[in-house]
Amino acid sequence: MKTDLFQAPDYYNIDDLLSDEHKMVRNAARDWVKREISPIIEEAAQKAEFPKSIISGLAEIGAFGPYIPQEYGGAGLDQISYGLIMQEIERGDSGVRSTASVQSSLVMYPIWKYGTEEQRKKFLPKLATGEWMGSFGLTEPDHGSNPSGMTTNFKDKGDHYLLNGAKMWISNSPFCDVAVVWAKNEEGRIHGLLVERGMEGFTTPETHNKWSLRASATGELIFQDVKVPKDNLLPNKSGLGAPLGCLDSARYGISWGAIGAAMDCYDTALRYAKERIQFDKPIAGYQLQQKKLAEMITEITKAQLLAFRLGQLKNEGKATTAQISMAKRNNVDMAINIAREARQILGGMGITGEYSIMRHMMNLESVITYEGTHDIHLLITGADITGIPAFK
Ligand code: TGC
Ligand code: FAD
Repeated sequence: MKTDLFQAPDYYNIDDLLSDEHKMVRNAARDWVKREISPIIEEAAQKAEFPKSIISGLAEIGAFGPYIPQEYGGAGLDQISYGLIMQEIERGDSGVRSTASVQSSLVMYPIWKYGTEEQRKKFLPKLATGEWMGSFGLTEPDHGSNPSGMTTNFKDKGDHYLLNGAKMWISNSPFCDVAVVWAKNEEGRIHGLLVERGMEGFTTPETHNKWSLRASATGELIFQDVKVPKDNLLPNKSGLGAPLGCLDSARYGISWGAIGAAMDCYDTALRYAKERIQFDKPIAGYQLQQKKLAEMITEITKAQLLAFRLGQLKNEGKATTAQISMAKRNNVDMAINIAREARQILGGMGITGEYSIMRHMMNLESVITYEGTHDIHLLITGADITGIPAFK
């Protein structure tokens, strides 16, 4: 079994900015990833299987609903703790972080924020322990970046709603117990519905042959005349702003998560460069390799500061959608560039499963696309600074 030698880079002593609770939460997640993820993740990714055995461990480190109040089974932590947990999990694998992001920010968050007290009590405690797993259905075959065009719809049938349509590219769909599904009512207004496994006409086929996020299960959500009880509508927010509000929370988590993937690539490349001898000296002694490593640690440090400040703003309830977009876009781009450079430092070894870098690199191709593509986040920043949306 491979030994996980990871040492977290902290070039600007960002640890000094963290509280004791932040460090405790972060260290628990870090230790768990070393113990439970590093030994199994390469095989899971090679086999393209989500390792379900890790669900209870994710719940124990507080990865399911870190900031959801304890009365609903959440960990009641602040936003920086949430970010640190995502960072550590993604240091292990972006696919595992995806599972945690979806469960926390895309399933528990809307039930907590937009649901009734009965819905909170019924779903949140079981989602917090991982007894139930959730998925989030916004994207459709013909509506990805433009979710407002969705065609999934429901009709009021008196004592229930009748749901029809299809969602695709849905993380956790193949094994989810409940799906938060965004669909239009007869007036064309978007609402969230809680669709539970076992409802007749609801199926969740898995999407195969991915070269990215192989340790995360992705699939479709298909609704053919599904009778959804009226109690399963999230009543407290409607319109596109409802799903976009969830995305704010998940994108924030990704801005931290991507730092974890980048840290792992940098740490691996630095260690390798110091050990690998070519032309009679370690390749770390050559300026070309030092340039790569020096630029990596510079970019990681900038991303850490961006995420930390955003976390402070989130804690104060002041973080804007556009600020979150900037951090998601910058930090994922930073991570994918570092993964590519780090892979080169490892030469041929970089393409093997002996090292985590190629897996991170392939995973990040999804991360740079989901939760709003790299281009869409740039357009969100552009619209924010100019006041002129350029989406259409
Ligand atoms: P637009 O006209 O800008 O906005 C429509 C309405 O929504 C309001 N709004 C928000 N409300 C709350 N929070 C936000 N972040 C909001 N952003 C916008 C807005 O004020 C407006 O309200 P109202 O009352 O005026 O109607 O909408 P648009 O149709 O022009 O689209 C804008 C755009 C392109 C930025 C947006 O639709 C977008 O973000 N597209 C990207 C789609 C996306 O991110 N999909 C993600 C799917 S989920 C996923 O990928 C999970 S991966 C999970 C994992 O494995 O980790
Ligand atoms: P498109 O929207 O078709 O975009 C294609 C290209 O066109 C992109 O480069 C985009 O930037 C560009 N483009 C689009 N519009 C514009 C514009 N106005 N101006 C300039 N360029 C533009 N969705 C969910 O709802 N739930 C999930 O759990 C989920 N999990 C996912 C897991 C994985 C592994 C993946 C890959 C995706 C997942 N998604 C999920 C879907 C994801 O959010 C979408 O893939 C993403 O929003 C982009 O949509 P699209 O793939 O349809 O691309």
